[in-house]
Amino acid sequence: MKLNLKKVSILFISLFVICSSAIPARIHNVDNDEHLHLRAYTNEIQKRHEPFKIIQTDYFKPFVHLPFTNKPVTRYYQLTLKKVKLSPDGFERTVWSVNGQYPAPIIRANKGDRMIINVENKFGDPAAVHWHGVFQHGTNWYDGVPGQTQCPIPNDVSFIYNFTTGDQHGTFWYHSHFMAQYADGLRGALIVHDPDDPYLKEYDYEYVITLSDWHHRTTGEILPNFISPTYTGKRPVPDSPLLSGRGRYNCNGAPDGSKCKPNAPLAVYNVKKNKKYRFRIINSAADAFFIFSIDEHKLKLIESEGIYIKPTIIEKLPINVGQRYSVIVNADQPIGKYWIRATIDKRCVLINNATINFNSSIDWNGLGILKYEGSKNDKPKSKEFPENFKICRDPDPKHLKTLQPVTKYDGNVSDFFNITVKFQREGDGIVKAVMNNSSFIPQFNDPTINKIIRHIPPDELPKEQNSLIFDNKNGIVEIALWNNNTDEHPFHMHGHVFGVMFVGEKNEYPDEKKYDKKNPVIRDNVTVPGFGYLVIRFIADNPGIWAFHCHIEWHVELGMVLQLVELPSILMNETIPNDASSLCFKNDYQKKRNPTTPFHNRERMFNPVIINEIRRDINKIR
Ligand SMILES: [Cu+2]
Repeated sequence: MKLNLKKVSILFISLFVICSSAIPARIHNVDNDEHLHLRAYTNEIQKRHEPFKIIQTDYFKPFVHLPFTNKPVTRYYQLTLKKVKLSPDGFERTVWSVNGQYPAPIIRANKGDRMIINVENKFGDPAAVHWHGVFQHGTNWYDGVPGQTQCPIPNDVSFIYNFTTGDQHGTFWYHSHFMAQYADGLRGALIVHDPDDPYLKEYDYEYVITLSDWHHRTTGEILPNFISPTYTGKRPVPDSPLLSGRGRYNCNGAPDGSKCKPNAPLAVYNVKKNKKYRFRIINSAADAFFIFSIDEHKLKLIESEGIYIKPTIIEKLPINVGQRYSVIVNADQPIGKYWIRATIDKRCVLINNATINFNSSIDWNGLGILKYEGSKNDKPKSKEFPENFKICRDPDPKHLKTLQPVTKYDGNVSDFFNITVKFQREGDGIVKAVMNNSSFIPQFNDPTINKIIRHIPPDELPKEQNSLIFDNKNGIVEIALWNNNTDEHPFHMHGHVFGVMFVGEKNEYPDEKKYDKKNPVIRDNVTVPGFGYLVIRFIADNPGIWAFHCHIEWHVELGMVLQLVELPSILMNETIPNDASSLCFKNDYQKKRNPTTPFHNRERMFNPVIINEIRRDINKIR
């Protein structure tokens, strides 16, 4: 049955590619070369009298909120995706940069503002940008997930994302959602300031710290080894932890002939004595579970993922992939220098000697410096805080209580889904991640949203797209997930925050009596323990196709992805803006214009023309 469905869906893709110009209505017809450089079609953009602002960010400069305005404003930003040579940890490699920098620049707005972001793709690869944590209410097609909400942006094409921040505020980020591309560099912070921020008076300045794991090899090199029937290793081992794009690699471990400069500059955050700083901490890693702390400075936790929480004091912050927190740090210690520690917790990493880069000379203990104005020019001698948390787990829920209790998840569940996650070696020899026995395979050139808007019944979506379909408007949806394997997984949901009803260790079974219905932790990215359980609830109030997936990028590539098909009876009557639907034509259009370029070098150099071929290759070996 499964095979038949697959055949049908491959046949369907082929038909789509061949006959795409025959698909009626709703979709803008690209009929001449002029349209190849896509322009925006919405009134909003046609009325534009401001240029797109090319942003670049010094992550080591403190900032304050943007000026607050009486009415929301529209902000125009330009993100040019281009490959550049950079040496974040001293080792030079090609980086998939945004506006030439890594991490990508900080995008900022105020609550309610509209963001019009022109993404100009000069990577030489297809790309897309996902705005992690942003609900995209009414703009599902700008969520940036190839295969679900859009076709990838081909090389040499500009695509404009146009969405409002709505009622949201807090710490978000943006990254590519296409074939592990974010691990190569396309990841940056997205901050939404709030005029009504209850903590606004409690800090003088802000900093953003992005945490990331860094590989010296590109994902174009790593993935073909990783997704292979002969691979018996674990997740690829990184070469450095980075704080806001800075780390320090031991160049003795670098291969001969590589460009590696020892003693690369560390991340230094300057503070003034007795000032207070809001640090917005984002784990933008592909894989790494980080532990963050600042020696001799306690952290006052005030935000998790766009939700204000009751202020609580901690010393060390465990933060899993995709998660964000804000902490307030009071620079009230003696003038001096203090280590900032961003340690990749090796205890959450499994390595065997078949693992890609298992002999990495990584220093797991990432370091930065908190430097008081007037301090001497010597090394910090500060003391590290002891550990006071459960390893490889989210902080204790008592530290994550919402500022206002939220009771909307306490009611009758209208839609319930039971999910089992595990790994299994399939007939083709590849170990895949399966969710209810199905490994996600996207159709990049025919995303789910296009299918729904073509009125394909949701239950006829290809089986390997792992659809959770629900259509009760404003109903309470519950997902119970059993993680039937040793790894913990940071599960992230697009388009929503959810209430965490239950997180259970091995043999600690979900029991509704134990659910945290009255005042749950609310977030969009939560850790499920190895062999453990997760129960979450959210409200079906956002028609769209929303990914629900483990944020470990290697697991995404193995198929640990579901898609919510939310309120399809509303979604099917929406109209995809022409510029978004045209992206799908573009790929097909280029197919006619350009001869197929082979996947010829070891970087990710596939042409948009051959996305389908590549995925078919992967599907074949799967
Ligand atoms: Cu995972």
